[in-house]
Amino acid sequence: MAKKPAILGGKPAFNNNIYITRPVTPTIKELNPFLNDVLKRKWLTNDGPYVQSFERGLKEYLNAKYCSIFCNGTLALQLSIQGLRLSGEVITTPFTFPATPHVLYWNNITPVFCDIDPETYNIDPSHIESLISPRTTGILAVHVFGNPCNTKEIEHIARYHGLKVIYDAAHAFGVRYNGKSIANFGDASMFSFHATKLFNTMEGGAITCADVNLYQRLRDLRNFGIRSEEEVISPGINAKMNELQAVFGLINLKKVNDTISKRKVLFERYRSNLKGIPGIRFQRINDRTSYNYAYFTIEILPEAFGLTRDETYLCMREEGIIVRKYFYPLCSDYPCYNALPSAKKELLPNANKVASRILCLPLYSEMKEGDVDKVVEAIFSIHRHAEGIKKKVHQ
Ligand code: T4K
Repeated sequence: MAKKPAILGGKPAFNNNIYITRPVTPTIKELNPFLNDVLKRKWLTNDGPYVQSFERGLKEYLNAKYCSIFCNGTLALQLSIQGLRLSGEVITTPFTFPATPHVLYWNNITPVFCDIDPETYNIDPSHIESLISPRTTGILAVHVFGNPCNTKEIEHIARYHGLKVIYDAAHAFGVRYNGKSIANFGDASMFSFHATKLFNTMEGGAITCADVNLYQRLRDLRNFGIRSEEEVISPGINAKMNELQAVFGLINLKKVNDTISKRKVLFERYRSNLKGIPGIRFQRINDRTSYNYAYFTIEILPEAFGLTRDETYLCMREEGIIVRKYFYPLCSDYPCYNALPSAKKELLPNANKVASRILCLPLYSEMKEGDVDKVVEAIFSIHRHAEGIKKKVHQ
């Protein structure tokens, strides 16, 4: 007999809330020698020794030709678009975090929203060509939840039409696709090291690319365009990482493979335990992917599950499981973009469907296997009591 859900008066699955993520952090013992050194040296930012060392470590880990680090992923992405000199219109996905279209806006570029593949949740290359206009200069695709895009198709279209390709790889740290690091696709890739990412520097980001000119432009742009004491060569901005962020990065970089292995166990446990519950669908991770298990999401199919995603979301919160609706609402529905011709709902049926069903569940390396079991039990119990819950929610 499934336990009575909290919404019907049962005990919550978690007395203390469980969140979708908890950051990996260095221990005090690990931090102390670095902190002492930074404080003694009094060199806190502006391309300090730890920033340089972290940048080298990342380049190696990501197997990238060039790698530049920034104070956060959003500024990294914004500057990469400026560095590639994109303008006019850029084709992108509506199923993403606001940062993706916003960096276009901040570059005075109009985002053109393209529908997604309903299984992988990534931009659907078969719709891209119909959205290309004389003003189009690039494609900004997102490896959603770390799942690699159909890079072959995207880059084929881009080459044919003379467009640049940037990947928002905010979620894809450590992923390999078709035998190579995800950092080596397109003209540039952006990684986010925000606290909520599997690899974090509290805040931080990086751009990888294979073009030395772009690399140099990015180095200039992140530091006000300053080349030397008497030379400012472009209207850059302050997007520099500081020494303490870099220290976090250096320590956490050593833990990242272990983090991914731990997440894999939890991810697979979720998948196999949730399989028996009707009305739950999973994202399809592309073949030939060595995945990083960045997020665990499910789609709630209301007819079979018995409740809508929003009803399920409320129930899970009552259970102490603070799930999130990544990515709802779609970017194309934000007031700043919803008047764009490409934002019309009827043009984005898959994105609208996935956004109305998606739920992001807790997944982080310090989570216990028993916590996964408790989350799954709560979902099962919510499904079993769907009828009673519906009445209660709508009374
Ligand atoms: N492109 C894509 C596709 C992205 O997903 C993102 C960021 C970006 C670009 C931009 O990269 P950055 O500029 O951020 O480097 C979070 C993150 O703030 C955001 O970085 C991330 N995507 C997005 C998917 O998630 P929120 O507003 O949902 O986060 P928040 O504060 O509600 O945190 C979620 C949960 O994480 C909390 O309930 C508890 C836990 N948490 C959070 C923080 C900040 C912690 O345990 N510790 C913490 O310090 O956006």
